[in-house]
Amino acid sequence: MKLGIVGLPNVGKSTLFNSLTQAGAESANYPFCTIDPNVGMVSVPDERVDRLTEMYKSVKRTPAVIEFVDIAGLVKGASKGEGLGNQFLAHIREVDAIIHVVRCFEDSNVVHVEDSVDPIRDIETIDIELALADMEMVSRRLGKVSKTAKTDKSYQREAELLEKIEKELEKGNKATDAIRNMGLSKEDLELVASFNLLTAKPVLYAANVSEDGIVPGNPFVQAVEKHAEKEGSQAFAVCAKIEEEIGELDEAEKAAFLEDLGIAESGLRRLVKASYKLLGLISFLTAGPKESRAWTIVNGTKAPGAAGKIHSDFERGFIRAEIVAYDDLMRLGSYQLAKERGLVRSEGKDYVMKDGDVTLFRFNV
Ligand SMILES: Nc1nc2c(ncn2[C@@H]2O[C@H](COP(=O)(O)OP(=O)(O)O)[C@@H](O)[C@H]2O)c(=O)[nH]1
Ligand SMILES: [Mg+2]
Repeated sequence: MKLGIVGLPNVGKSTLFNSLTQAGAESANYPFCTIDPNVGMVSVPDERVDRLTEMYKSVKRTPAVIEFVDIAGLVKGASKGEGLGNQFLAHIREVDAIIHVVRCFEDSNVVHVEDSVDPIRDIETIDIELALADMEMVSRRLGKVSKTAKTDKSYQREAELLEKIEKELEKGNKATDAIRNMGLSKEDLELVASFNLLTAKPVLYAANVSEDGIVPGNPFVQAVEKHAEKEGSQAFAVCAKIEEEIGELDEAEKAAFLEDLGIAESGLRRLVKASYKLLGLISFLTAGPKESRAWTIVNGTKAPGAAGKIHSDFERGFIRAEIVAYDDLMRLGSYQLAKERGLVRSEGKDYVMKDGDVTLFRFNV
């Protein structure tokens, strides 16, 4: 899973990225300081992996990982190449979902490209650039495909889909709206996914508030939440600056600091949870003396597909999966006991994986 952090310059993208990855991306009060995308891997906090590691005395403990990319400042006109815009837009095409950071903090020391804090205006500025980039891509592709479709009928459907999406974009809608309302088949959806439309990507808004802004009823945050709800995405409030400080602490200090601030969970945990929900992801688990590990899959994945996450041989030679629910395993305290109670199930190739399935794959190649 790859998440791209986007937003106007000086909204706190790099600060948030640093806090997430502690990778030390350059963060400075300057619009174009992050020209190359900064990439960081973040492990998904999951106490189930810790408990399994203890139970199995595993040598290795491997959490699931998310990749974050800090995609530098998009500006008005980016789709026309402004501020190295096209480079940035190309990086956004490669991500699974977008974290759109919106400036909700006032700070006269940090320049705002539009001189005032107005999250909805800023969101619209970015959305317009993404939509313009999509329009350009769609019209270019449509030009090619409709020519080919005249002699090769197999391209007809693609041309139809592109035309419909183009119409929606011209009306000022996002590609997501078009796709949602078109009643597409599975094949159509796969075709549309191959277009890599920017405005079809799931979005999570991060309302970056000031140090004293994490309070119920912050009007900037409320505006962002309302906007997200309207378009069926999600929003959450974060203070990137505080998160950056938290990121530098060790585990014990972290807990004390969060308690001091009256925050139950760090921004990273909340962000990861929200991203999982947004993308429809779940984790299944594997455990043993060598390694206990969490694996990320899309909700709805069947057992062979999950096996393929571990190794393509597991998928190809899939025989069955032996599965016990994490909660059952913990309640009984051992795999052996779970087995005796009949809680270890043998599942076949049509089994749909559930979150927290502790799984052993049987395969033959
Ligand atoms: N007061 C305050 N300043 C922040 C916050 N988040 C970021 N900044 C500052 O804003 C400036 C720009 O941040 P940066 O993360 O580089 O923005 P980017 O251009 O979106 O990557 C830096 O000086 C940060 O320290 C915040 O929550 N509160
Ligand atoms: Mg930056």
